[in-house]
Amino acid sequence: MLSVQAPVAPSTLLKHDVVEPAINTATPSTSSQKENVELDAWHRDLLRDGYCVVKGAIPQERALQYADKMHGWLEGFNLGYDRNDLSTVHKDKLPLITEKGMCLNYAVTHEDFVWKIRSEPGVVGAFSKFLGTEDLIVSFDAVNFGFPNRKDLAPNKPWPHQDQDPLKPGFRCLQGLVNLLPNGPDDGGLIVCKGSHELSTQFHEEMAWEEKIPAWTNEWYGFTDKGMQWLKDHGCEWVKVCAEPGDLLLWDSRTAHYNLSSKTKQPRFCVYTCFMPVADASQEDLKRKKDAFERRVGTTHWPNARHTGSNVAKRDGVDDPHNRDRPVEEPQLDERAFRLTGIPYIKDE
Ligand SMILES: O=C(O)CCC(=O)C(=O)O
Ligand SMILES: [Fe+2]
Repeated sequence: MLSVQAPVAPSTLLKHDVVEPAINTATPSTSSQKENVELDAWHRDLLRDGYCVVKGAIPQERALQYADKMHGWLEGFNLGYDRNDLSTVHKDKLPLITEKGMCLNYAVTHEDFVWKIRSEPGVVGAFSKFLGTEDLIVSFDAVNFGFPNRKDLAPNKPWPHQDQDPLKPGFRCLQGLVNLLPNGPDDGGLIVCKGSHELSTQFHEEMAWEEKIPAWTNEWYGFTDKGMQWLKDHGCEWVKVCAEPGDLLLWDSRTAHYNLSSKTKQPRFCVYTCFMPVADASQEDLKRKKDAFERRVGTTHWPNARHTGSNVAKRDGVDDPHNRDRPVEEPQLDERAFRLTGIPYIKDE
């Protein structure tokens, strides 16, 4: 039976206790480089390469427990998926998962285990360090169940892109994902174009003439073959990012990237976690975000909730009979996690 329990309202944060963001010191790529401040190695990698790996953001054992929860969540649909039998990896035995591994519906983004992952201290801490503030909001983003050898789905063709409007240059969004299973060179996952964040402004000035790949949001830009050639001509190389369970992968939204499917027997599980300073969101954004939280729907990578999703999965144009609009396990948020919803920062409620 589905739990319809409301999330625990943090006792220390009553509705009228508006949290005022501390002054936003966040202009990461510059302010974090203050003289005399010794940056972590991952922080320097991120500034230089446009991506990095924060090792052990979650202790490995706990990351593997989260992966177990994810298997359990899939098995809980009772459609026939069994984690110990790869032959059960089939769309008829699973909820709707795209060829890119994404699961976007069924309120999965608000499952308790997803909230636990995004509010892990090592995850929040890394974003907080890079963005220079503890007053943060988090995206209600997708969960990735990347299974190998999916002949039942369309192939996952390369989809190089950046998740930022080319007309709004400069650093604006730090994307992340928490990797939950061993993820080697052939196990699928994130592939990035090293250093492309630094070339982004020049790229979009020089390639502005090009016909765009259609996108449903301005905060997405797809690289065409010509764009890919430009990146190559300017010395950028594509790097498959490898990681262990519990590692946090971070990238600048201007960095060109996409994901690959596993070529081994190893599935790739991860949860996307993007944070931004609450000061970068308007009150309207926060209200929309609150509504998304209350309806248990998702957002894109962008934590400011400009776009909100739906819990209705459709298969061949028909609503999936296994749709649900509440998580199986409602999120139990402590005070820190609840602040990440943005709700305590809403002023006139
Ligand atoms: O799965 C990944 O590693 C990247 C996903 C991605 O780029 C996206 O959802 O925009
Ligand atoms: Fe992306």
